[in-house]
Amino acid sequence: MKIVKVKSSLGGLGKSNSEDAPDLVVNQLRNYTQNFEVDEIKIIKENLDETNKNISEKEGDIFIGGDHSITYSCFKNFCKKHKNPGLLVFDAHADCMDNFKITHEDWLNVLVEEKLVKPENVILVGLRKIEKQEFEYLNKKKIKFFGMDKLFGNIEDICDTIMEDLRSCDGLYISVDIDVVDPAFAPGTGYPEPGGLSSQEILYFTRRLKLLKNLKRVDLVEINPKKDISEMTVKLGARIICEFLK
Ligand SMILES: [Mn+2]
Repeated sequence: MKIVKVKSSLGGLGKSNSEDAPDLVVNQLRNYTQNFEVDEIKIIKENLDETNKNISEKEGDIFIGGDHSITYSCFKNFCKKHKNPGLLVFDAHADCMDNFKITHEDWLNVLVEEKLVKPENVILVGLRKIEKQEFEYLNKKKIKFFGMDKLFGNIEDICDTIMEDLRSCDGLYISVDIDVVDPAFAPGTGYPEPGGLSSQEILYFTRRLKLLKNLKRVDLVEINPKKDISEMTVKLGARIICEFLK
């Protein structure tokens, strides 16, 4: 398995501070497993477009960011090999504000508008802070989402539903924004939102989803080491990656 480090916060609107996370997560991961190789994206300082181009040309199994805008370019590369891809996103936020730029607030609706993914092949999990225009966008495009209110007490059933919905896609991509996890377990992130998944719950999803035969790529984004406490967010990130590697 190839892990690709994407040490960029260029799409993070100055608030992501996640460029050091890939090194820290990979170092931590070595305590759990040695079963991976590591590659790295060439980051062009203060040039988001050039950096995105470099990301979109890189093959790999697991991408560690970086801010959430990297998913746009990683997924663009993914589309070269997969004709009808699916996208499952774990996130506290919907990431489809109405600026339609490739930032960590907008990358998802750019993907949808550019028809790189069909809205019916996208599922969002763990939402709990949605802006009005995002809510309208998700409804307009009929993008399925499971907010934390729906997940509470129903994780197993909802995981069944997600797996059933996405198992027929030609290639599944899973994007994990660490802020889907409750700040009590993962404080090191730019926009912490209370009321998220526990560490056990995100690992439960991970263990089940990796059984999907069509799962081909994963990314992990938005870990901000500067806000971390006792490396707990970095360690959880490494644990999530480790589960996907098993
Ligand atoms: Mn996000």
